[in-house]
Amino acid sequence: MTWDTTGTLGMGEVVSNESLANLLREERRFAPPTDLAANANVTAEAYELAKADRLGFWAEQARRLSWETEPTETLDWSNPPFAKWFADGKLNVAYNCVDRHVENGLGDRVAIHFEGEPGDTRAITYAELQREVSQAANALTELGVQAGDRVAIYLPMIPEAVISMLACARIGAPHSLVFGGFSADALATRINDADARVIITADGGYRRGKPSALKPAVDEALTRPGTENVRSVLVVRRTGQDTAWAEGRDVWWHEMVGRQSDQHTPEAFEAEHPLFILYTSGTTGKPKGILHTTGGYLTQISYTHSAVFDLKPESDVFWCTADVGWVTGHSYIVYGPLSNGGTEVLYEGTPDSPHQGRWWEIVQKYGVTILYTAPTAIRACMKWGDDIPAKFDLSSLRILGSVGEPINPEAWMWYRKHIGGDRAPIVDTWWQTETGGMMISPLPGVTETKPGSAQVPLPGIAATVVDDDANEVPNGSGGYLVLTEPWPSMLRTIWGDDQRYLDTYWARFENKYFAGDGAKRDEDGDIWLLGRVDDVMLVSGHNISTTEVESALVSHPKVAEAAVVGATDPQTTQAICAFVILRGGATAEDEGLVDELRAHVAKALGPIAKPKRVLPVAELPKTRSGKIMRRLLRDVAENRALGDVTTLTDSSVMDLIQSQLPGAASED
Ligand code: 6R9
Repeated sequence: MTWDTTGTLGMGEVVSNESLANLLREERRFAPPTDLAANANVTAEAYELAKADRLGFWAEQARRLSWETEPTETLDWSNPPFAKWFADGKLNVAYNCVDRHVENGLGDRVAIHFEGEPGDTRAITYAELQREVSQAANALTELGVQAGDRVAIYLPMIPEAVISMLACARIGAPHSLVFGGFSADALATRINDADARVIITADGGYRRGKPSALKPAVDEALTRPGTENVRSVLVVRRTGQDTAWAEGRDVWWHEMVGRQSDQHTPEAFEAEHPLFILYTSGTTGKPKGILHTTGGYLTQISYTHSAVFDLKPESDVFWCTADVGWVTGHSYIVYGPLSNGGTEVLYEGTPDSPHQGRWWEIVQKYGVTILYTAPTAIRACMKWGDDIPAKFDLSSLRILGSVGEPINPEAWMWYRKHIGGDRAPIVDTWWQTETGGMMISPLPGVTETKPGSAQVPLPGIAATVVDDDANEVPNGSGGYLVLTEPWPSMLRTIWGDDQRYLDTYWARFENKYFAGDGAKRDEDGDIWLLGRVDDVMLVSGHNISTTEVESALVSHPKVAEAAVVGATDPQTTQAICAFVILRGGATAEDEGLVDELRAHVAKALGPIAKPKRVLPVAELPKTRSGKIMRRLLRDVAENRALGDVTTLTDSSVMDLIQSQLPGAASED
């Protein structure tokens, strides 16, 4: 599909004229709270400093870390797009995240407040974390893991996940996390691609009040070809359920790790030593193993976590609700908060177990001050009703974050009002597995925020919006989001496939990183994300962004969530097909509701964006990180067999949708 750049507005001229105007009708503005601005970690000056000397700015940020050998080089871009940052420096990531805080007298500070889904809890101080990470590092060494060997981690959201990651980092063994929700097939593919030698897993974890087994998927994965190099499986006992056992291969964590010394001397690694591989689901083809390295990654993660959340480690309680198996969990559960010596919450379960107020109960219990979550979760809470968060004391919250998808203005406003008490600023953070850390986001003490916009590249980051010919678009126009300068936490390559790295990210535009997202700039130059370019619909010669149609639908009081796809259509190339989850007691049977919703979109965005079909459904197919899998909905809308469903949270959702919609693709 080509991007329509014939008109002055670039993407989808006619509809964009209308819909951009619609976005720009978004006139709500929220100034940073004065007390926050007065004490903010980062002020507007950071933009100036970074603009005057970008590399000097990052070299300065690298000093946040404790290096065994201080780097004298900042960026080596002599072989683009293969970057080296701080290449002559040496450091240990686990030392930076744990030991140095203990050495600084913070051993008694709680690093992690763990809340299990069944209600079991553990407070882990930095001193305890140091002992446990040391023991785990010793255990991995006893299992023969050496620097450079890959370790696969397939665990629920329990402290051992964090401990395992830090233990790997400590001995220089790159980790590869695989979501606990993924199937044996998905696990086998990832074990094979990374050639992992050891797997860390658990008997199971708790989800929705029930133990859910994990180990059987590992056993099954290890029967697949290409996994023969796995020597050992280290198994955490979490649920106590019966577990098949392969003698000589499987070892219990509590036995193996439990009997190790809690002393371990961390070794410093070169800044470009691999830290982890993380697979992105990708809509088609083999998953891509995104490779991140040590010094540049930790520098940017530590800086962004401090700057964007204005973290005051001595008083804040931070909570990122993401799964550790998602990049957000890597960067903002493990490496950001811990490198900054913060105190954080780690919660094992789902937001609605055992009741729909569980998250707010946790915020109240631990006095959470900074909450980082995804729009999908916010929309789910909206659907459950305002009265649920209202039952809890959320007054401790001072900053709210959003990540994973564009956040619709309606959801943004709800988040601000019902969770943030109309007081806490929202930081909408745009970034990707590939970028490693945040790239575009307001700064809570600086930026006047706008509902629905990620707004500005962070200090030291160069992002812009271009048209098909790589020309920067003027304010008020749309196009493709690109990154124009290398950044410290950028991916270094795709594991084992440099060519694919070049082709995927660097071939579309010369010397620019192509993020795959559509974006617009408003009259102030602020950036609004419009969703994946692959999801853009082509209707009667106009490109229409799924995000805009979805936002228009969600702005209707009877719609909680919407997913929009373009289905092949003989007259219009593609026809807009919307799947909606209703709220406020509305049902699919309500007389005239579908027409009302179609008319609502036409009014908001213009007649060309009026959906041909609106289909109320109970659930939408999502990945574990909450992203809607539109390609599966396209399959439904076009009456095709479903493609790969292995990365879905819950594959029964598709059966449900299909059963609700017999003949979904037939004409009205
Ligand atoms: C961190 C993460 C990356 C894709 C990205 C974009 C979407 C993430 C967003 C956002 C609009 C935001 N995305 N944050 N879109 N506004 N604040 O999500 O990584 O799972 O690799 O996904 O997510 O489409 O390209 P990842």
